[in-house]
Amino acid sequence: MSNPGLTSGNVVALAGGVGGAKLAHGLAAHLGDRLSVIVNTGDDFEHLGLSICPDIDTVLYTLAGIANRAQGWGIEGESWSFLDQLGRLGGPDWFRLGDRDVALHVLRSLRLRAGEKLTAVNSGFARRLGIAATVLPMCDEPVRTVVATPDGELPFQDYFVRLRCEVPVTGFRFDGVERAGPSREVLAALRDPDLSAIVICPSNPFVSIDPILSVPGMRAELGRAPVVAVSPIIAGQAVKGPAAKMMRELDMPAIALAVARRYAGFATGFVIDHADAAQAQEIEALGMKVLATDALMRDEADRARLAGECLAFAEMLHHG
Ligand code: FO1
Repeated sequence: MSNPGLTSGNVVALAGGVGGAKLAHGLAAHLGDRLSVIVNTGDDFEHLGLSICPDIDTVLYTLAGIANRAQGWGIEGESWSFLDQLGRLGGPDWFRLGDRDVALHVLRSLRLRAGEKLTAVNSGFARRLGIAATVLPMCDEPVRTVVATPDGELPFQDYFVRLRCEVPVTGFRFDGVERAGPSREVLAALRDPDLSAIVICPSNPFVSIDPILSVPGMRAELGRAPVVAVSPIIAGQAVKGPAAKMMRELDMPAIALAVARRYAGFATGFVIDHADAAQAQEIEALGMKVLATDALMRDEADRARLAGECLAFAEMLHHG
């Protein structure tokens, strides 16, 4: 599928979680191997002796067309014999690992233990899964999102999955990020002379996009092409996940404008839903152009449509 909006050039997308993976999928439909996706690794954790990278796996499975359609993460048509038996034996079964999914975690853990870098391990899986786009961890060093709550700190997956985001958040920190740096492959993608757009996908700004932006040196790399950010908030709601709840708990209005304020330093364009068109003027006052469209991705056609609109928007920003 060719997109009239972007006739040439390469694109880098920043993504985490299910919403980010969906737009990355739409971008991949237009761009194929001209797309690189820089993925959040702050959700990663060690579980059952396995190194698990949920956001990378969600992007891999989504771009491979095998992601579970209803929940966005995990594999469609998965079986659960492993987890069933694990529970019977008294193991922790709160983090649902399907049989096919476990194969990837086992292989990744083996290859990391053998000393391979996370980027190399994942590019191997992307190739095996037939993905044309380049899927890049934001860095090769371990970074762990820690959620601050009134009763103390929680590892991210304990907050997100075990406690189902039910505790109020007071802040986040990205353990290890100060010792991290954009990988060679991330720098190459962001310094590509043919780079024509950077897309900040509609992921959670706090726990999916911020970890990527917090990697030392990353933000400074975002100035070489128009940066189009897509609001993860539509009409005061997150399409999926706790972003709106987090905003309220952090005393912010859960509106697209509040997300735009976080991206004002580096985004040149901001994509909102028609429902939020009344906020366009205030967002433009932040120094960004605004595109109001149907920002909801209900199906694969929506993903490609929204992606095409983002690319055309970036093209317009490129030529002023
Ligand atoms: N999310 C859940 O809400 N419940 C789960 O049991 C769960 C298991 C899981 C297994 C593998 C994987 O790659 C992702 C998984 N996720 C699960 C999603 C995960 O929590 C991600 O961190 C979220 O998508 C947020 O980015």
